[in-house]
Amino acid sequence: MIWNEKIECATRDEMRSIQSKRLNDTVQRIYHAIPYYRKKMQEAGLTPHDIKSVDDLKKLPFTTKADLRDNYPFGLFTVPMSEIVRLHASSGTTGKPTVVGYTRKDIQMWSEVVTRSLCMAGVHHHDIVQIAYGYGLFTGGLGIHYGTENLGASVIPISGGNTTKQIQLMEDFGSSVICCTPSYALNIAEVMKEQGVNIKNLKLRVGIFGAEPWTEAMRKEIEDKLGIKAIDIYGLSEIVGPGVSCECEHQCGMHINEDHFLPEIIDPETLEPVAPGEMGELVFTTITKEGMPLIRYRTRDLTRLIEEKCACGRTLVRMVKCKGRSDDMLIIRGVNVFPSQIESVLLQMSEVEPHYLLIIEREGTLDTVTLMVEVQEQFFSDEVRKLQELRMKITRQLESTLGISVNVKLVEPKTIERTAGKAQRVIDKRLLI
Ligand code: DLL
Repeated sequence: MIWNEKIECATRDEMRSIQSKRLNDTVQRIYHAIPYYRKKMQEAGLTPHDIKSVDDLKKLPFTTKADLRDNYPFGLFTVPMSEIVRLHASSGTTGKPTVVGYTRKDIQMWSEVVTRSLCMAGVHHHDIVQIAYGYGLFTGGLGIHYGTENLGASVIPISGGNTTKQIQLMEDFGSSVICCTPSYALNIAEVMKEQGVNIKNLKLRVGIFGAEPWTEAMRKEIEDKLGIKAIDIYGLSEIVGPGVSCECEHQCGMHINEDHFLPEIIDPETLEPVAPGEMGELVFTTITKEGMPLIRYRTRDLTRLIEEKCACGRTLVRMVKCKGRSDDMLIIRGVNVFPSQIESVLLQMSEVEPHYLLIIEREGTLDTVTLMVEVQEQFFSDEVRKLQELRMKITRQLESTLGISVNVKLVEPKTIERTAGKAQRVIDKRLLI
């Protein structure tokens, strides 16, 4: 089912004209409402009249997380606090959190894009949707919640954690949809196995997973272990939260709700737009938000866009699975390494579990990488020689994929800490020195 066919299947010309009008309105509004933006535009020699269509977007200055921090907490709001009905914040690992304010209309828009996303994922109003994203300042729980209610499906607002209870409710309430981070989905699958739960007795059929990067190999693992279709959903608090884009049942890129969020891909070094279809950093301009519109916000997420119409009938531009973040990219002895590359290698090996931790240290001037990876129960109790062979196999495979040597440590199942939210897979001790 397509929730808003007129928009989701609009022609490129229709979409461009909607976007251009909304972009112009947004620029007018922020120029007059926020001295910070006005100053930035004046410095670039721009007035709102210079921004007539989406083609003019590239003239505008970028916004970064640092701009949000400089204006902490409410400096980029374009409306008085009396019109803000909700605040969310992303837990910055360093410094102050990033705060976002929503007006009533923003919450309606957010619900609409999440409802569209659920329909893309194949969810119907007769589904029972277990929301195991965290509720609170994190946008995952409440964002999906409002969109699910708007669709008319039944919500189980369980939030993250308490895995035994999650499984009990799936069995007793007959949840047909689970929403959580992909790493938590694996965690649930693991506990189910331990408890001897037969997935055939569950009604689960769809999982809507996001909030962290995950690979195709991880998708396969989750789909097999839970017996469901695993759909990728993307978003970030600064732009709205989950629902910025989502995959449809064809699982071939996430449809961006581009009548609200205008995407661009830039080269993170030169800051120039890349050629159509090329990989780069995703940048968004919100064109309908009232509370805190953002102009050319640099997400740091790496992806590329697909413009062709999808087999589902939607014409909304698609973004491929995120490769990671430009700031996730590790430079180890001069070589660029993404944690997703390591994940792909590990998931090809049936002997190991998809739970790993990468520790990077500096000894003198040399970077060293240690990978802790869990071995499956039946292999761990095996002979030392076999474990040694397995360790060598992983080491060789990683070396040929990454081009650097990695010190592989095989650990017992459950050694690596499980989380109910975003998984932490890298500890870079070089940053701590
Ligand atoms: O993670 C919003 C969200 C909640 C999205 C639930 C999907 C589901 P933040 O906490 O602000 O917001 O983190 C945003 O998480 O810039 C990406 O780096 C990463 N991210 C989010 N979704 C995906 C995804 C929420 N599907 C940051 N694939 C983003 C890869 C993702 N990375």
